[in-house]
Amino acid sequence: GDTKILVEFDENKGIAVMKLKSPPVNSLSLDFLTEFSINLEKLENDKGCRGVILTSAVPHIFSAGLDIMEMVGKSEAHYVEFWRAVQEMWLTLYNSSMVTVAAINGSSPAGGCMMALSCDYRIMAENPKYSIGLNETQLGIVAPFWFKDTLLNTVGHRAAERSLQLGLLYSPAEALKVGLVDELVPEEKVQSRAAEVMSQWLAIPGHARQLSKSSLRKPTLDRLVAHRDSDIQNFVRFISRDSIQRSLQTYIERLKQRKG
Ligand code: CO8
Repeated sequence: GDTKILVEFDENKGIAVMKLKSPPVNSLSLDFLTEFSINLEKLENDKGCRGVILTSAVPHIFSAGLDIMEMVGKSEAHYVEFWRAVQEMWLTLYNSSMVTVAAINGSSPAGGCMMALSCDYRIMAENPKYSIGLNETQLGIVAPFWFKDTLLNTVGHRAAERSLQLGLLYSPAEALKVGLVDELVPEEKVQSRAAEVMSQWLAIPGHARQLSKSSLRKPTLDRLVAHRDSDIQNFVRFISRDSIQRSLQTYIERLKQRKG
């Protein structure tokens, strides 16, 4: 199929930019997730690559999260394969020994937010039209434990309680206040600021930084690694329910109707 992720690798600087380019909304389809993990793994295994900036090549949208079409009206075998790909993407990104910076140049609900949360640092465009958050409950679905853990590790327990139960989508200003993102910059400065932050992080001795990152993230990663199959079974059982299928269908219809 078509390439959904553009990788621009600057070998002199040791920095790659991964540009998500799957219009209209960079939704995380099975193909997208597979391509993402393969590309990231390639950079991970390249000794010359020390940092990755994640950003979007689709105007106004970072990523709309998991592709809802992959979760409606499909076979059990498909749900298994899809969920394994979602897990793989998170495991690869959250566990990366490279410096990862999210340059969030658009809206970033649910799985899109999760992708950003899995990076080391988040810079968001200060456009009040954009929103970011784990809004799963608004779709009638529940974020899995490792989404919850990743959020918790970023914003703390109290903010995670409100955020997850209410399925809050935050404006950039609110996201900054709650610690979901680290800084806001004018839209046109997102990429240059990401490059600046990257060079600051890369100035730290790599080995020490990597061990610090790993010791903070390992318990969270290990929990999924230990329960990967049961997490897949949970997802498949949950998503296959008639009531959940109906909620998702209603949600898709509402998305389509919203258009003019
Ligand atoms: N998956 C599939 N298709 C999507 C998605 C999606 N996530 N989001 C949007 N689309 C489609 C729309 O239906 C529309 O299709 P069409 O052109 O056929 O009508 C097209 O993309 C364009 O969308 P919009 O017109 O809405 O574009 P806008 O620029 O107006 O808005 C937004 C962009 C803000 C991204 C908006 O589309 C939106 O809010 N999308 C929904 C995002 C969302 O709620 N995602 C949640 C996915 S669930 C998830 O990621 C985690 C699940 C975890 C756990 C599950 C456990 C059971």
